[in-house]
Amino acid sequence: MKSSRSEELFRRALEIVPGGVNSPVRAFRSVGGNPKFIARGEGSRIFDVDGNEYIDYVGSWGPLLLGHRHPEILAALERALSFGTSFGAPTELEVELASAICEAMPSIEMVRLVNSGTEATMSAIRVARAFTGRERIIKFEGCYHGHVDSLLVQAGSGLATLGLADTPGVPQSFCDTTMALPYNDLDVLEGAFRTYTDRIAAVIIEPVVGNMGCVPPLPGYLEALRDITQRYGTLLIFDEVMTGFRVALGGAQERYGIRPDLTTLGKVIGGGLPVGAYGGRKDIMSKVAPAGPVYQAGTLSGNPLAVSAGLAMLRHLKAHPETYTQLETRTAALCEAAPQGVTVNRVGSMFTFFFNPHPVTDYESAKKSDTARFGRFFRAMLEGGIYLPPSQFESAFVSAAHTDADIERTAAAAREAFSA
Ligand code: KE4
Repeated sequence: MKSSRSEELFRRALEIVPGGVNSPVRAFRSVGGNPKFIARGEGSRIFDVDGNEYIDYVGSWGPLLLGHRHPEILAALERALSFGTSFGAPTELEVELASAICEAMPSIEMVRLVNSGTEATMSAIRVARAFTGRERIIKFEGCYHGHVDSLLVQAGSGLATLGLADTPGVPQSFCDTTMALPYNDLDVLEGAFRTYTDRIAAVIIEPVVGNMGCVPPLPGYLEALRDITQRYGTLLIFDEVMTGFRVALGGAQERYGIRPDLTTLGKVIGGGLPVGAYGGRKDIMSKVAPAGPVYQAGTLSGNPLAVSAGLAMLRHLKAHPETYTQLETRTAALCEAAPQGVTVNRVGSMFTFFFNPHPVTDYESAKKSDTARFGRFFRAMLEGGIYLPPSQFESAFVSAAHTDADIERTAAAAREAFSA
């Protein structure tokens, strides 16, 4: 496989960009080798600057549910571009996107658009604290909610990949009010509520975790979480940045039938452009400025290009509910490639092959995976033209652009890589 152009660009990038990448998970640190520089994408494929072609299971880390360069999204972008790129004033498109979100997720009665998932979770936490008048936050080990200071505690994803527990630069006092509890463990959760009773502002959770690899909630776990938060007057925040419009049109909250108080969104709702959102109960969201006193703002929030791409995505998904059944079937077929001794977790079109013979239900069990073997598997797949997330602790994504033939080819490559 030719890689001279990627290598040359990476050498240049290393001099002027920290680690040569603009987000740590893009580096191939934990799997060995250097990242491929991508020139273009089309449907289920990406092509690197050396002309290599890959079937893509990263999908820009989740947003590209319809694959690369979907014609309806491109058309919406072209239309928006002809009117101007940014106004810093309200537009009709923003009202349309907000309506589409509220319609798909009935727990969201009011929503504010931002530019990233990080902004969404940061803002949701602020509103939750203001609304409850409490300071403490519960999160779960291995759940990642963006690089928000107070949430970078046992935060999975890139930190897990790099073997970092926490990060320097966050004052201890910012984390004093954050408790990181094991995922899928109700006893510990109940214990925390018994100790801190009326001091917990919010519980924030990835209802299906993607950031320690794909880890689903155990049966009854989310229901119990909903119940205990309600009993203690604590807000339940579903971080659906990854799962929103992916595991179902209405996200994990639709799939598992839970109504959170607040929801954070990103990825799919931007159709591949930078959009995030947070929303929920009207009485809570009415606290956000200028309706209420909680300040949160953004120069490019609701940007017409980004919003038009997101709106085209959501409209397509609503008009084509069969997308989700197709994703389910194809992803399940792909997951059958896992041999004995490899645990495969899947929810809808999110999946991870864990090099771990035991069930993976939380961060402790995820961390027991054999990351060296994962690295060898990753490299074999890459050589075979299959682009997976370069980490054992990230979920892979199937898109609607992946055909049965793509899935078969990938499964064949996986069987070969597993046996090697
Ligand atoms: P962004 O700020 O990266 O848009 O979103 C943060 C975020 C929040 N919540 C969840 C559940 C997320 O998965 C993310 C971002 N996920 C990572 C993938 N592990 C994005 C890729 C990256 O960091 O470059």
